[in-house]
Amino acid sequence: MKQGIITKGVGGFYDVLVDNYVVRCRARGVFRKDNIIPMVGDKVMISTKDKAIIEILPRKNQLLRPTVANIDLLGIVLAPTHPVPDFYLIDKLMINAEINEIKVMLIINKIDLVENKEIKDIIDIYKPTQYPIVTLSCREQMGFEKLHDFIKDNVVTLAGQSGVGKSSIINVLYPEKVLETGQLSEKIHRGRHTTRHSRLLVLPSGGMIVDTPGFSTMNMNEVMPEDLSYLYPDFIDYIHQCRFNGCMHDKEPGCMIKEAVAEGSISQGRYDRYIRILNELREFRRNIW
Ligand SMILES: Nc1nc2c(ncn2[C@@H]2O[C@H](COP(=O)(O)OP(=O)(O)OP(=O)(O)O)[C@@H](O)[C@H]2O)c(=O)[nH]1
Ligand SMILES: [Mg+2]
Ligand SMILES: [Zn+2]
Repeated sequence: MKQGIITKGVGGFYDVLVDNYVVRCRARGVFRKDNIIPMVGDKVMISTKDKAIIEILPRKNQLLRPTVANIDLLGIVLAPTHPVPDFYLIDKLMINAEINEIKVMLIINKIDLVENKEIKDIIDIYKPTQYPIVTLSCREQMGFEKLHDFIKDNVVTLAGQSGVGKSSIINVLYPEKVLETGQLSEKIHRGRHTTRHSRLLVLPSGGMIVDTPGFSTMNMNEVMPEDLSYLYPDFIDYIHQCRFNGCMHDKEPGCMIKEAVAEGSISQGRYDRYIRILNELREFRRNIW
């Protein structure tokens, strides 16, 4: 028996990194019974003789979109253009990380494509969250020192729309291990889904980084509508100052969140998307009860 970490799972097999080599393993049926499916990032015990995963060690956390276990930090990658940022998806990724108590950083890639003003506009949306923000260009290889500081000693997962440059970022960090990247389709301005399966890499610095496929939808139905605002770090300071206990920050008078939006302390877009997500959660609850 040896302990390792799952770096990749494809078609019922799992690559498990043990010491310095990778063993391709099957998963024993035992987890299926318990409804536990091995994930990238899982720490596992394997039998090197049978090439089988025997036990999945308890998870610190897990994300389902993208699917990965034991993450220290979720790096949410966006590009100011090509593709046009989907802030709704970005906000949902942030909420998802908050639910699972995973630290967040925002990575703005492809800064070579736009003027500083456009980058600043994006930073302004997320500055009140106090999530660290790193600006990068893979093309110009700019901004990577700061990214390195966040990655070392951590297990970092990159997530974000298809085509924002997740695989490209890892290729700059780790030039020896070249991942496939995709050309953007000019017509639809969306990346091809070039990364099909999550993959964990150990960086020369010692940190680990997971490349994940881009995706465009995600639901968060497990969140109760009244809990949603607590998953917004930029809202937290105001939540308890609202006139009404249990204010949902929607149509209620005396709402300090709305006041903070009016004053510019919270981004209008963040708030509008909060209302959109709130209404989706309400709709979901209405339909299941
Ligand atoms: N101009 C510019 N292009 C970049 C930059 N980073 C990546 N690209 C290009 O953007 C395209 C998509 O990059 P990928 O790394 O494949 O994107 P991805 O996020 O891994 O996409 P999926 O695997 O589909 O989720 C490629 O054509 C890259 O060359 C950058 O900093 N500047
Ligand atoms: Mg990719
Ligand atoms: Zn309120």
